[in-house]
Parts: sequence; C-alpha cells; structure tokens
Amino acid sequence: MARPKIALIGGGQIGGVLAQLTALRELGDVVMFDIVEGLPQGKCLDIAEASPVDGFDVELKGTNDYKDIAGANVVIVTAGLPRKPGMSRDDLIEVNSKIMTSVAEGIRDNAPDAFVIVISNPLDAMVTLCQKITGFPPNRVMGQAGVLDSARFAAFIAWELGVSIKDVNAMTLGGHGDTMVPLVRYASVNGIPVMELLERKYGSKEKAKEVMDAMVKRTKGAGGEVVALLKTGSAFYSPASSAIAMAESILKDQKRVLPTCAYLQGEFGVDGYYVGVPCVLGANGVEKIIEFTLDEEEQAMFDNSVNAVKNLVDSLNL
Ligand code: A3D
Repeated sequence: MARPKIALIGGGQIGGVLAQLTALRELGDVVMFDIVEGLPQGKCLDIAEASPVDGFDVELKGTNDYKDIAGANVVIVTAGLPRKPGMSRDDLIEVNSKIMTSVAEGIRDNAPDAFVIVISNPLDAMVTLCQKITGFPPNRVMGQAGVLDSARFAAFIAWELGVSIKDVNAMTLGGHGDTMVPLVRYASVNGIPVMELLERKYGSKEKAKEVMDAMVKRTKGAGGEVVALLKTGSAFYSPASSAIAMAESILKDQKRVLPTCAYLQGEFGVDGYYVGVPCVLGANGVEKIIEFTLDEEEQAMFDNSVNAVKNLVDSLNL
C-alpha cells in the first residue's frame, strides 16, 4: 500500500517544523512547495539527511512546481506573511489574500481530492477564501487555530496549578483573534473544574476569578506575546504541532475531537461562516461539529467573536 502523501504549501518557519514532525512521526511522504527557489529543496534535504539518525522512512521533496503535489491526501497551507510586532493578524488580509488565491488555485488544479488544513492568517478569512476558490466541500477544507489557542490555555492552567499538562483539558471557541473565547466553565483537571481548584488554592472566589481572568487574557494575547519576543515573525513550533494533530487524526481516522475552524451551517446559531468549534476529525475530514450548550455570558462572547469574523470575511467581498 502506498504511503500517504502530505503536501506543505509554504516552506517557511511553520512549514519546516511541519515537515520535520511529519517525518519523525512517519505520517507519510512530504512534498514542500514554496515560490522561493531552493528553500523547500534545502529544507527537505536537510531533514532527510537526519533520517539515518532519527530512523524515519519517508521521502521528502522540495519543489517550486505545483504539479508535484498531485495525489496529496492532506495539504497544509502556511504560505503567507507572518505578523511583526505591533501588527494584528487582520493587518495581513490584503497581502495574504493574494497569496491564498494562487495557493488555492494550485491545490484545486493539482490535488483535487485532498483534505486542506489552512494555517495562514488571518485564519478565519483565509480558510473561507481557500474553500471558495478550491470549491472543495467544506468537510475537506478547515483551519488550524483552536488546537493551538486551546493548548496555550491548557499550558497556562497546568503551570498555574503545578499539574501535568496531560491532565488538563481546556478549549477555546470562536475566531482566531483577540475575541476568541476560552471556555472557563469547562476547563478541568481530569474532570475537576479548574475554578474549584483555583478557589481551593487561593481561598476565595474573587482571587480565583482574578487569576483565571489573567490566564484568559494571556491566552487571547498569546500569539502576540511570542511575536513581541521574537520580533521577526510569529510562533511556529506550536502552530505546526497543532496542525499535525489535525492531519494525524484525519490520516489515521482517529476521530479526535479537536477545536477546528469549520464551516457552520446553523450550528451554534451561525450560518455560512467558518468559525472555531469542536469537531470530530476522521477519514472524512470534518465528520461532525459537536454542539453543546453555552450559558448567556459564553454565548455573548461567542457572538462577539463571530461578528468579528463576519466583518473580516465580508470585507473580502467573496
Ligand atoms: P514564514 O516563515 O514567512 O513562511 C511563509 C512562507 O510562505 C515563506 O517561505 C514564503 O516564501 C512562502 N510564500 C509566500 N508567498 C507564497 C506563495 N504565493 N506560494 C507559496 N508560498 C509562498 O511564515 P510562518 O511559517 O511563520 O507563518 C506562516 C503563516 O502562518 C503566516 O500567515 C502566519 O501569520 C500564520 N500563523 C498562523 C497561526 C495560527 O495558529 C493560525 C500561528 C502562527 C502563524
């Protein structure tokens, strides 16, 4: 049986880590496309030359020709500019829309059966554009943001409580921007509500809320925190890990429940927009959108986030 084929569009910071993780986990053969000549070829050669050390049996090929992505099972898109300090993700919309248009055409014409995971920012708008141009069914075009935003939230909780990140469960909903909604009420350590644990740690509801509010704020600004430190680009290890978790769930039909930027058709009261919600990811891509009840405050925050996504996406005039 042929090995799965994973095409990476964009061979920059995230693209490089995606290629390395795909190889280390032997998810399949890698084709990395970039418009810069030599960049994807060099990165793939570099990673491939580590295969005798790390012991992985996959092929890695760098290319500047879209024809080489033919037959890809999964395509992960990182083509586009990242933020610099002081920029919002939305500031990237003009330049990255142009890039996404050519990328989506390349995918449509050369890998018409692929599942597509978009990472390029502004995420919710870029996924929407990618789906419109490829014309692929929405279950095959999705965005990575929620796995990362949720991982950041979970990491802050684990560090605050001094417990293993393996036992923390936390999720964010909504768009990939400052309006995202970290779900405090459902955050738990092996099912025990995080708010109860914070209350026990600090001895009062007020202090617990103060600590949680700070973690929520940090989660919403976590991308910017890394940008401010790096100065020359944005986070790349954690976004790559997050997209690989999604790709792996699809390639291995794991049916993991992962927060995914998915096309909503009435779910959570949203119709016709891509927004971050929990989804079952399996052999058919986004197999199911998992709905659950939000309380009044959560719903209001979610609606606010959806409105921010709508404003941005509507500005594309698709
Ligand atoms: P970077 O290292 O600049 O890599 C981008 C690559 O895209 C470069 O190698 C470019 O040569 C390439 N490229 C530019 N135009 C094209 C084109 N037309 N076709 C193919 N390739 C092209 O950036 P990065 O890897 O750090 O980030 C990539 C994108 O991911 C940016 O838009 C970031 O804002 C975004 N990002 C998203 C998240 C999410 O969680 C959603 C997190 C971090 C970064």
